[in-house]
Amino acid sequence: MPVKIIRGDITKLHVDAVVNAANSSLLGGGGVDGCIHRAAGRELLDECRLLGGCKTGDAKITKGYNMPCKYIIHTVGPVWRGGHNNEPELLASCYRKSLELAAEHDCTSIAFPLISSGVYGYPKDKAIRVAMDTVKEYIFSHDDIDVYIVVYNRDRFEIDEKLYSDVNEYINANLPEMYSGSITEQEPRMNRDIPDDFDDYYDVMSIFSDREASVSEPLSSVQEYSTEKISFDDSLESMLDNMDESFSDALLHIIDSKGMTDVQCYKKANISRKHFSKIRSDVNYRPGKSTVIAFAIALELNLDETQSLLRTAGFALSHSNKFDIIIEYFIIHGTYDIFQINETLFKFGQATIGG
Ligand code: AR6
Repeated sequence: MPVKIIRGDITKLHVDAVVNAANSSLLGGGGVDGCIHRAAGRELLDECRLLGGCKTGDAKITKGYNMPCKYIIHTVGPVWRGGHNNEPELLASCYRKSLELAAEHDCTSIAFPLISSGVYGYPKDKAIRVAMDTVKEYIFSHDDIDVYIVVYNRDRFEIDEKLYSDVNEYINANLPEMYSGSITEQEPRMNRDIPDDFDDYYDVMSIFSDREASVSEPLSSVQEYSTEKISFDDSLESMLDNMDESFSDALLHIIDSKGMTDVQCYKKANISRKHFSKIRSDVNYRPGKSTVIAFAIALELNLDETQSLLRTAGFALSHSNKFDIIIEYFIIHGTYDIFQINETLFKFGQATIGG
């Protein structure tokens, strides 16, 4: 069920289904369509010829042939004509129909390129918005599929300009010079600028067939962080600090105290059901830092509560890296939309959370 934004070549992914941004003939073309046909081989074209084309907003499925995926789902995005010709609805329909087709074929993972955002001219920031919103809505009621939004190497990943400049300013104000380098816009990399969460990183890397990016050692897994503690006697924070609980006990406790169900919580955290079951069934489960943060976001914890939950797993938020500062920015602004947080992390070349 989690959604991950990743960077790379979609033809290399080990997922059940790869989505192709095709044209209505389904007989191949440029862009990602050309890459997919080249990677899959001649037999793909033979099967495509039997499909009778495809309408804009619709999707059809074929085998994956020489690609590492089982299926290729061909969808036809709208050509951008200014935005008042049903483009958002048609684009959303491409994502929905592709997800439905994948579900009919029992796919448990699917990768999308940014449909329509190349040759068809859909502005990238708007195309990403439609992609994220549609996928988010779908997976809320279908938690048995992992979705990857693949941003190609040459693409620029756009987020809301004001959010970008606010976060950038916040990083500049909080990241000590010694850690900063220059904080100009970075090309998002394949989660290489990973903070502490090696396991989650490896999960994403493992869907790439040729491991193009090197798997580097994780940074230190525990960051010491001392902060002047503000104590509220009845607060969740002091409850957590006084309980000496394991992460999974603490998590289940907070879920109850917030009156949430497990399902509401793991969905909001962008965490898969499988991952959550592991946490639930193992009192000594050792989560990655990004997992803990995903739950802190889902539970809408404030900064002190987040630090307390992180401590149960041996982590902390500090000002020594951009990842932590970006998380802090969202928490102190009370913005708990994990998808927006992930888009921002990705934009700044950081690992995303959840999974
Ligand atoms: N992996 C991931 N993304 C890719 C790849 C790749 N290998 N190659 C390109 N992209 P486009 P459209 C990105 O033009 O706009 C074709 O000729 C690309 O950077 O492939 O829907 C068809 O036959 C961009 O962000 O598709 C149609 O005629 C995104 O994929 C027409 O283009 C989509 O760009 C469809 O145009």
